Amino acid sequence: GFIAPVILAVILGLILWPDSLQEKIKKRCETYLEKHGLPSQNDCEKIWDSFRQAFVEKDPCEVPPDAYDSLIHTVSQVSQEPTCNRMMFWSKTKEKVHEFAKKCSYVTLEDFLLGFLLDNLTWCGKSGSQETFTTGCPSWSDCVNNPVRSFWIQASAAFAASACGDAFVMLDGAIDMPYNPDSTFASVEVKHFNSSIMKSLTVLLVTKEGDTKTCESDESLKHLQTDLGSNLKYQCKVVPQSQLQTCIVD
Ligand code: N1C
Repeated sequence: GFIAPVILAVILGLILWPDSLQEKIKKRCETYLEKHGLPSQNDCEKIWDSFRQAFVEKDPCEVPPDAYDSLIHTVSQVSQEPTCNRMMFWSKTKEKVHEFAKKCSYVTLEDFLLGFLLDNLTWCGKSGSQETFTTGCPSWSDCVNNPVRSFWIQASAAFAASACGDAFVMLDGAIDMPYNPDSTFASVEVKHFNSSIMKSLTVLLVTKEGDTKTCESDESLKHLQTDLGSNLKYQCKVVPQSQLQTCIVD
């Protein structure tokens, strides 16, 4: 009675396994388009195909960021426009930022189709094989041109380039370098801000209760101001963690 169905489920799981990444991404795609009232039909199939061609049949350490250009182009034709004045970037605050953004109507990359499709996923291919893998893939620092890292670099660059009006970034005030030159935020996004459509960047520096850290006392933020240059206005606000429950920062 009990063992047989379990064995059957495991076997069935193994048979369906090779398709699980495709199923997951197409499911996410359909869910997203439906929720945003966007007509879909073949769009999710098209999106899967351009995603796939970025890394399938390639050595998983030889997928450069521009391999995703075709995916980004395809997604931009299907998806919605950027939301000026509500765009929010982040670094080392992933858990906090999404809750806050949702509650206070900011939009992060994960609120756009491109980020939504691949958030929290791992994927890679293998040279000489048509398969897609979700395990045994190189991790972020194993090699520079790995499929996941290259994706986030290219997606973040496109997201930052589209930022318009007043933009925001949530940084972690409890760590040594809230603005870390090695982060995607510093190394990719800040470099792609376009001052002809973007006006200002406001840092929300999240601090622990009772911490005396200020925007001015943080050395790393001086580098952010320098990197922003003179065409973008810089602002910074300390936000004690408990205040993330409200939307009073604006
Ligand atoms: O390296 P980070 O943060 O500074 O990157 C965050 C920055 C955000 O502003 C996003 O717009 O870059 C964008 N971004 C994502 O949206 C994203 N979703 C999931 C970058 N990375 C993203 N991930 C994964 O988080 C990615 O796989 C990588 O490993 C982390 C980077 O997080 P971080 O170092 O806190």
